[in-house]
Amino acid sequence: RDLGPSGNPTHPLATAPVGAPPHSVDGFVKEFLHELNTNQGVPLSMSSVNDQYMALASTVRNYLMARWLETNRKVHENKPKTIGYLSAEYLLGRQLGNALLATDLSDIAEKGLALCGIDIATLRAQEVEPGLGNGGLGRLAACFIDSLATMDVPCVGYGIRYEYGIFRQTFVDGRQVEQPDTWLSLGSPWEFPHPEASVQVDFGGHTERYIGEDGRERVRWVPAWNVLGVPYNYMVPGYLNGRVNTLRLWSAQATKAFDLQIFNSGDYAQAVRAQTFAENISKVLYPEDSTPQGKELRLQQQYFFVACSLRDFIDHSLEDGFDLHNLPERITFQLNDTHPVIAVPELMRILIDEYDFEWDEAWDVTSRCFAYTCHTLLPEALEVWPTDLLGRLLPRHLELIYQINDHFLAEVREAFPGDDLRAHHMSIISHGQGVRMAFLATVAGTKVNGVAELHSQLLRDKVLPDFSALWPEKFTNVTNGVTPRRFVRLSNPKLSELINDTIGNGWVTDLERLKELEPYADDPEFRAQFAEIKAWNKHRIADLLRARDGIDLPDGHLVDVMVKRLHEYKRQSLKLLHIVSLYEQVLSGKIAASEVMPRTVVFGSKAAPGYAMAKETIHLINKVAATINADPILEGRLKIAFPANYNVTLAEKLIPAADLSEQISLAGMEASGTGNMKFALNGALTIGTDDGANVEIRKLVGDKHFFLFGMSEPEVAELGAQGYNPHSYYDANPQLKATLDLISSGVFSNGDRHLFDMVVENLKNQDRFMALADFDSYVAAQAKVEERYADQDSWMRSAILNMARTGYFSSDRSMRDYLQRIWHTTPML
Ligand code: T68
Repeated sequence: RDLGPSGNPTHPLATAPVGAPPHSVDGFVKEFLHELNTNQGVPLSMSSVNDQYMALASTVRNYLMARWLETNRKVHENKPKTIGYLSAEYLLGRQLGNALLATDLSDIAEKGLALCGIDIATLRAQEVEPGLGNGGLGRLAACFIDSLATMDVPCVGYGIRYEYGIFRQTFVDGRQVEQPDTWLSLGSPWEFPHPEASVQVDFGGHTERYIGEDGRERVRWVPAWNVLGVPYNYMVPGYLNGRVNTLRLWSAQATKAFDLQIFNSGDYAQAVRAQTFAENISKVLYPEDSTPQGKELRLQQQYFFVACSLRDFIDHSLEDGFDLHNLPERITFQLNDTHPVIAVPELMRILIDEYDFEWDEAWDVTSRCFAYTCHTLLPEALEVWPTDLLGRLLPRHLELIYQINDHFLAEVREAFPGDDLRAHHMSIISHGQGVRMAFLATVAGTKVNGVAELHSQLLRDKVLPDFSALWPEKFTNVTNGVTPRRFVRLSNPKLSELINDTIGNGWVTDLERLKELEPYADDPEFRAQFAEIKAWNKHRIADLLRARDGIDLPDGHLVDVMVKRLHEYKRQSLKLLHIVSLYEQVLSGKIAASEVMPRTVVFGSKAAPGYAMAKETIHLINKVAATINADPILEGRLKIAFPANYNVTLAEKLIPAADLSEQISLAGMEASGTGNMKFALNGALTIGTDDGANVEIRKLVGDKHFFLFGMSEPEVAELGAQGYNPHSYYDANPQLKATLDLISSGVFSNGDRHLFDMVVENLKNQDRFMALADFDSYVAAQAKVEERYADQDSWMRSAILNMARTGYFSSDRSMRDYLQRIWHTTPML
């Protein structure tokens, strides 16, 4: 059956935009009740909170619908160049608040629901956030598509609709226990499945050579099995600008639901096996960040979504008869790390095997369609696929990768005659290891970018030095950014109001205008209002944590926050050493409890389920927290809160309450960080190393308003070259020794002196990320924090300047940089 577009598209009623419903409270109530009755099938009197949430979501959604259809109509008509953002992860956060903001319906909805006796906050809380990402990389993708929509740039985000997103973290006796994330169990009102537009994806089998009608040798891929990719569309609304872009996430389905013959013969399990196997592909997000798993299912996921996306764009977005030689004029595929890089040989395969392109023609097109963003510096985080695995799953693609490599190495030998060693180093395929995906991405991409200035420089000089010598102009930087809509306007409503009242509301789409607030840092009245808002945000998070986790936050504390994935390089253990050191000094009488400045330290962090050291660190943080929180000696002085399951929803409430932002990775390890930007924009001061985007934050806010500590990247490199011996720091520094010894004394582990050996021994003997070397400098910087915080007026002044000077970190600016430096396209007006 033909399932493509049908009907008479030229009929006047077919092209008229769907009328946007009226913006009035009464109108809204009517529509809400209509949705409740017709979609949920219940009267208000019998409706559940979930019914009401679903009805509210579809009411708001309807306001966006006309703009979505209109956006798609314009794209269809004007055929602008589109950005295809290819990302295995999108960490979207809740949708309702953002949709209300984009339609300017927040007030009307709140009033309308109140008339129905419903508190909108209860309905907001009903939404389960789609956690389709691990951390920074996935959240960045979500910020970027928000900015592109707001800037009127045509973009389709392509990714995977994981049935289970990032696990829900629970703590059992202080240990992380992972629970499945059942985000779809109550239905999602934000997605639009299009089974009729499903795409077939092939896997396995072998290739055959044959002679085509024109006498040329061709290759035919004879796959062994296939699955269907079913697209689910999501709206990506621009902020009050009438544009709604699309996020298209693919769900895997069996091509054949079950084998009726086998079913009839009575083997039910066998009959549905194919279905289970196929559906596994989009079943669950890999919870690993920074350490690729190298598992076959992961490669299946990568090829699955990329193959669906290319097929979708070529078959459904381009007009019939479009000449694919012109493809680069219509799309740039931005590769969000190496996860989608298999798209490169896939496009070559399509052009050569399906469209009869010659090699050079195909490469000319392909090498103008992609650009690559790298998000790491850790060597172990660079994806390498074993050739046997790749060849088994995608035999044709492996052949094409070998051929790409042959052509590339010929170019290297021409550029560096006689330098065989260099060619060997640069080979996309490393013997013994496999296919180095970052190399493939670099060879194929028009541009390669890092995500902060320091990172881009280290990427050029240390990760890909041979490539930057060969193609210096290929390398560029785009410093990350965050969307001001979600991370200031929505998450900090009181601050937003104050900013609006002071400088107007233009900052929401032009964040550098926060600069206009600088003079107000010296205005006592403004400072008082700002401080009041900070206090309000602290009460808000205290209320939430009490209800959510049973955690009580004391009043009047400095709120010191470290939220990010748990990784050794991020050094949660250094933060912990600072806490234990304070406790040790009080226990041993070196300082009086009254000398400790009242402080609450909040951690939020998930560990990859297979990362033992990270999980042990979580365990240790929880045990230290339990011990110190229960000890009257530091009552009212030091509190440690570690709410489980840190996610976007919690971040939105926690970040605005922070006074101090912990960004303490070993210099040269954190590619950028984006949490650091969110904190500064919400008026927290940073304690941080000269790493990632911290460097740029510090430059913008000024040294006086930033607590810098630790070795610089060159110092780290030098210490590493000399041979780093953490034990010498332990031996030489009595306070550090006392701190580590306290952990080994059993006070945090019911007398068990060995429970935390893994963490402690690692710090003393390995300490790959040099926490002990930076300990002294960190503790000294924390002492400065205490000193500065004691002068509240001057602290608030610094906090205001942090906010006023970090407008640069809007993802709108990042998108402008991508447009200019990488995509060479302009917004569509
Ligand atoms: C982060 N990377 C960087 N990776 O660590 C952070 N990795 O510095 C940067 O700000 C951010 O990207 C945005 O550029 C990640 O978040 C992952 O999550 C990840 C996921 C799967 C595999 C590897």
